[in-house]
Formats: sequence, C-alpha cells, structure tokens
Amino acid sequence: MFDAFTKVVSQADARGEMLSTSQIDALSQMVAESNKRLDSVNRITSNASSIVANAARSLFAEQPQLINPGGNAYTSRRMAACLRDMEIILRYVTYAVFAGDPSVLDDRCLNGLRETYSALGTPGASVATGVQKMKDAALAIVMDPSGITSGDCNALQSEIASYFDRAAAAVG
Ligand code: PEB
Repeated sequence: MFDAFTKVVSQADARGEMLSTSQIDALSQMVAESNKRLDSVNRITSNASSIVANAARSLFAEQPQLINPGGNAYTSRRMAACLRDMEIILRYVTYAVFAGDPSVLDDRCLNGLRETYSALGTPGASVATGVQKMKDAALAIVMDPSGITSGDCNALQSEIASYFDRAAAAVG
C-alpha cells in the first residue's frame, strides 16, 4: 500500500536514483494544496451514509429487478450486503483520496472483486452503476462552494472521479 510519497520513493528506488526535482515539486504542490484534499475526504466521510443510501435508492429505481423476488438485492440479507458493499467501496475511495494514491483501493478492495461477484452471481455492471451514482453524489458535495474558501479544485475533482471510475471499471 502506497501513498503519493511512498509511491515516488518506491519508483526512484527501483531505478536506484535520487528523487528528481520534478517529483519533489509535484509533492510540494500536493502538500501546499492539502487542505482541499482533507476537506474533500471530510465532506465525503461525514456524508457517507446519505451518499450510499441515495445511490442505492436511485439504482433500485432504475433497476427494480434487483429488489423484486429473485433479484440480487431481494431479501433484507442481500439488501444489507449490497448497502454494505457500496459503503466499503466508498470507504476505500476516501482512503485513496486521503493517500493521493489508488493502491490501497486496488489491493484491499478491488483485487478479486469482479471474480467474487461472478462467483456470487451478483451483477457487477449494477454495482458499477451504483458506484457511478456515489461518484456524482460525492463530487456534488465536495464541489459545493458554500461555507468554504473558493479555489481551483479541478485537478482534485478529476483525481477523486478517477478513483470511483477505477472501482466501477474493476467490477463493471
Ligand atoms: C464483497 N460482497 C458479497 C460477498 C463479498 C462481497 C465477499 C460475499 C460474502 C457476504 O455476503 O458477505 N466484501 C465485499 C467487498 C469487500 C469485502 C466489496 C472489500 C474489501 O470484503 N447486490 C445487488 C447490487 C449489489 C449487491 C447490484 C450494489 O443486487 C451486492 C450492491 N454483495 C451484494 C449482495 C451480496 C454480496 C455479497 C446482494 C450477497 C450475495 C448473496 O449472498 O446472494
């Protein structure tokens, strides 16, 4: 599991080289802008339950076969497993945003997840749709300009989007 710093260190070490000026500059920039990152994590984390619940509601409204008899989220047990899975994925996305690197998401959440869903008979494409809905909700909350100093959050927005996209692509 890497963060943005240990990733750069590992890459430099693999080549037996000193850290380059451009690598140091990039990390320096990341530190200078770290309040945005931490605010984003805080906003997603403190709204996690509603992000999950609203994404799930919207998914089931679009794909009612999931909650009808015989569906993959039919019965409270499966519904609970589904909401739990969405929350787990959202949690690992917040870890990746915090670390500035997707390896924690890859190694501890996404690795083997497609195979798990296929073995369970859970439709990965539907999980991917749920993840995209969480992305839209999370970014709306992160990018809400109210109550915060305004600044350029485009790079961070794309980075956060990329972690959700990565999770969706891993199962969809
Ligand atoms: C992954 N999900 C399920 C299981 C596992 C995971 C390992 C089997 C064991 C169990 O039921 O608890 N666990 C989960 C995860 C990590 C982990 C992401 C990462 C670290 O450890 N059903 C739907 C929707 C979708 C869904 C499409 C969006 O209709 C999910 C939610 N996952 C779902 C369901 C089950 C499940 C299990 C319904 C139960 C399947 C079953 O028992 O029939």
